[in-house]
Amino acid sequence: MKLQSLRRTALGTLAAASLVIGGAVSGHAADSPQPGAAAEPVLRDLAAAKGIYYGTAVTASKLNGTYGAVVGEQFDSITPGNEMKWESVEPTRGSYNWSGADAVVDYAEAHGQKVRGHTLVWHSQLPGWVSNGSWTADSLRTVMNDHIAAEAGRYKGRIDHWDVVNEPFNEDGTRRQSVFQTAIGDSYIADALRAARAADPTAKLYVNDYNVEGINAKSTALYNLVKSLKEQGVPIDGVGLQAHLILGQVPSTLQANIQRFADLGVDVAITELDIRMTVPPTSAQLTQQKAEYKAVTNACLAVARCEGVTVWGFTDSDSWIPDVFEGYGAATPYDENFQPKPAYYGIAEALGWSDGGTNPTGACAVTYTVQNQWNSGFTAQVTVKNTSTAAVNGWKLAWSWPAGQRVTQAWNATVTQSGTAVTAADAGYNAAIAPGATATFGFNGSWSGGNTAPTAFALNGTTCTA
Ligand code: G2I
Repeated sequence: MKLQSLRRTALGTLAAASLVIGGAVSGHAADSPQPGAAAEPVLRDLAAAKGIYYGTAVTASKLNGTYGAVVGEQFDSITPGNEMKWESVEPTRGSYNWSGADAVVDYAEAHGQKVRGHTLVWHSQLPGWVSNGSWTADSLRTVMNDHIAAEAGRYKGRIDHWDVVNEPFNEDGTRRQSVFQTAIGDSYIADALRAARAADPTAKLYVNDYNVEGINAKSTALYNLVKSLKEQGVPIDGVGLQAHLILGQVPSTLQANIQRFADLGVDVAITELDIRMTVPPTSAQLTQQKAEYKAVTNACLAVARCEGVTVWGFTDSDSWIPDVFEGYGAATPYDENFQPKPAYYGIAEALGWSDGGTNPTGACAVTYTVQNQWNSGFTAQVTVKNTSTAAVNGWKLAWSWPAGQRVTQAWNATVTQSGTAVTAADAGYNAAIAPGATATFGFNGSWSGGNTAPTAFALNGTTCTA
């Protein structure tokens, strides 16, 4: 059974990072919903009510400003993206640097969040002294066990889940020939798990891998490993399915696969979810991504032993995808300006949130007209049409500026801007937009260098045709 959590979170606010224009303060809607509008979802609270956690990978140095505010407000588990990896914490033998890892654990404790420790034993991001050393089974086992004792021991009692061993398999289900595999042999996984249990008896110990989300040769090898570890009494508590997915390729066997691990008597977590697509994304792709984030979240919710979901970076500005897959990106639930994308609402909907019937079919069209422009300023008018068959009751229209423009004064909407991200909220009297009807607002802005129109708009989180 999933436990219902009664914990309330201390809500942070994004207002401090927003420039407020036009009089009324438009706080983050979780704190102060607009009249007539459904409250903005808070993923961590929705997840807790469903008995799971919702987490994100983070970069320690970015945990401030808007980035830090969103992490604290929306997520109840965090995973350091790089700061707990071997090369980060023990670059030379026996000499440790805990600064990034400490920062993440401290941040989590200050925000009532779980921590996924990532990762103790992995072939990648290993310091040269480990990967290039010449080892016997005994000498490398000693080094590995010492590393685990030092790192898991330092954070004893403060880590909820450890990815003890990361990515031990090849695609065909054979063992990856890492330095640990070649020097120590198959038993290195059991050794690592035992060392982690000794160092931190309360952390749940996981083996984590990618391309193991559906039922396939690799996930079956992982299944057989877990089965055999359980039979030998090796401490293993869970299996992490990373879930670095491609749009249109969510495995149809995801839920069945989670279930078969649960049936072995271990927990399961989605540990590194992202869903990449070709960029720039079309609105159809973003809508499909929403459905796929929702489906992955639903698959976890459907299996009692699935503990939670972690996205691998919550914003497209902090994602590994563009660096590694040329021409791909837009893989996370927030855009580069920290604006929630349709995917974010897909997660929220899976977690039981509803926008209260506002714009349920998500159809809208936006006309953006620059009516007047002078050397440093301009006046624009925006018309939002509800092209769905249901009434919109309360609206927020989001866009980002392509050329650094700033809104200076608005009418018929409350407009806030943070960096290049702009949100226009209804002014109360124009909150309702009947099917087929429009709402119009305007503003003055400043520009320099260029004043090209925004290319994409989202109404209540759903992309409109522009
Ligand atoms: O590769 C995606 C993930 C696959 N599963 C295990 C995860 O640990 C892994 O995370 C990524 C990080 O998100 C990246 O940030 O692991 C990459 C390395 O395998 C990380 O990239 C590295 C860059 O390659 C380095 O150039 C950079 O110095 O991040 C480092 C720190 O920013």
